[in-house]
Amino acid sequence: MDCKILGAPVQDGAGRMGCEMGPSALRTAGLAGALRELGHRVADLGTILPATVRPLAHGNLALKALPEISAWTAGIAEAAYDVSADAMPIFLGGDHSISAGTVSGLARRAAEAGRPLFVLWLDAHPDFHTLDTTASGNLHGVPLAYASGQPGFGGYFPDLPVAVDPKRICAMGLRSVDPAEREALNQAGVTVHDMRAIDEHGIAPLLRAFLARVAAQDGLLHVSLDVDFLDPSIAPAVGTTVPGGATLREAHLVMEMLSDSGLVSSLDLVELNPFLDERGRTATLMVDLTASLMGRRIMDRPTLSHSGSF
Ligand code: 4U7
Ligand code: MN
Ligand code: MN
Ligand code: MN
Repeated sequence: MDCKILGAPVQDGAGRMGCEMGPSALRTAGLAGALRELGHRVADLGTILPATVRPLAHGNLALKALPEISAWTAGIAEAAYDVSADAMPIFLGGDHSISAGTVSGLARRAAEAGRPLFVLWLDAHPDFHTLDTTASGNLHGVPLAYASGQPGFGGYFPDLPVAVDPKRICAMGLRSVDPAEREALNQAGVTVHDMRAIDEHGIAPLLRAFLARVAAQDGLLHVSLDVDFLDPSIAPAVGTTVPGGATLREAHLVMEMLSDSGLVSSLDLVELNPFLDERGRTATLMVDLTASLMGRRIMDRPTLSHSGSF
């Protein structure tokens, strides 16, 4: 595979500082080397730049850093569109607001290629607020709403060339959903597998069903991995810890199934706040998960996953 790494050191979308250091920590944890070891060609294209910041005033006075995040979204969308022409991009956040840009740029690319874009959103939160419904005003809580064409972004965020169909979005690992988000997710028809569903059914059958849909429609698949998808006991380096997250084994299983599917065309690694990490363990875990997604295996033969015989 041809992988292209791009840093998006955005932190203004989170409630606190530190995510700006995310790309450095992921590089320091050995991301490029781990991918090369698996036989991939890797180019690190460096750091994405925001577009020019212009003043913006909005009626929701809670909104923080709207001009800055709008400018980042424009710059990141352009980079995502460009880089996805001929490689698998891996975007290093940065807080999750970067996905307003990555997903919208990738949707434009997919539409041009005549392929449906699917999104797997691995997160404790759905990030499905609009500029009008967010109470915290932290714009890392809005990217999925923006990229799927929810109302109220016009004139504030860049015009959306192509929206991702909400029915092609699957959010897994949710355990903190605000009332306005719950309503909007249901209205829009996003597939949601919250932690309760994962506990009840196991994560594998839920993911398998989604991947079967992607494959049946010859789709492209973008994976957006928020550090807080993981349980804080294994991934402390995140500002928005929510207990009861995915275990190490669940997370690796997801990555291995994604790898087996051969469907993943792009990846976000977001919300890593190295200032909150313990000797790099969260950064290292994110790199290990990426390696599983890109083909690393415990055994050198595939594990029997759904046949009845051993
Ligand atoms: B993240 C929250 F209220 N919904 O809007 C908000 F719970 O990218 C959290 O998933 C948003 O980490 C979390 O501030 C954004 C809150
Ligand atoms: Mn261009
Ligand atoms: Mn998120
Ligand atoms: Mn989150």
